[in-house]
Amino acid sequence: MCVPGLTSAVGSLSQFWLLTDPHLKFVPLGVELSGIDQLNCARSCLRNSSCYTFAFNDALHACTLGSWPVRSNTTTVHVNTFATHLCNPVAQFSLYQSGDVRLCVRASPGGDNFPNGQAACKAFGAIMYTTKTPEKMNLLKTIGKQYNDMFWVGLTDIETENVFKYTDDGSVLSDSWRKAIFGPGEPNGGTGDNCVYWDRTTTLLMDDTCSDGYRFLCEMPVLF
Ligand SMILES: [Ca+2]
Ligand SMILES: [Ca+2]
Repeated sequence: MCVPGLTSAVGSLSQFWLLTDPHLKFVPLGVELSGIDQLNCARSCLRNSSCYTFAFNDALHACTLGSWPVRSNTTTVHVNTFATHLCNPVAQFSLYQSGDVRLCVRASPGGDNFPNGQAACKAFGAIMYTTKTPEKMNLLKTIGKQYNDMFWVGLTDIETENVFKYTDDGSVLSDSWRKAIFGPGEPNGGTGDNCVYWDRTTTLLMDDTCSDGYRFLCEMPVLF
């Protein structure tokens, strides 16, 4: 949901949106400013290179600057907490869109094995890129062509040979969708190849040895 910070806002405030996702937790930077209004609180955040959110207390006119919010399982009610940017610029996530699908994606700068890629995504509070819909496959093609490279995606048959599961929720890849997203003759690696990457030549998926060093994609939802 996209909610403008203040529809009548001018200047700095119009660059912020109200945080409405209760699973986003405000992380204070340790900078508290008092005796200023909401607009100047926003300006202070924009001037501070570590600031991506701010919380403003109307009653006390207290302004708290914050870093990028973190996702948490517990819910929080946000009172006058605003954020700028749809994707985390610090962690180098960028916004991608295909049809109705909008998400934040990070392409790793270098290659690594599949388990390390999974762990790196998790450390960002993200998941390895999943290929569950045609829109996600289209986006993958866009990203793959942009970087002209191959990328691990979050799909593996490491638990049970030839039963491919998405790594984010363990759901099983259907037979029909498997035919659509794997390249010709793939997957063909048997028990030796249990991890899946996007291939730039076929623009489809292939299985390979999990210890190989491909780049990998992490994904996160957009903030708003
Ligand atoms: Ca396999
Ligand atoms: Ca293969």
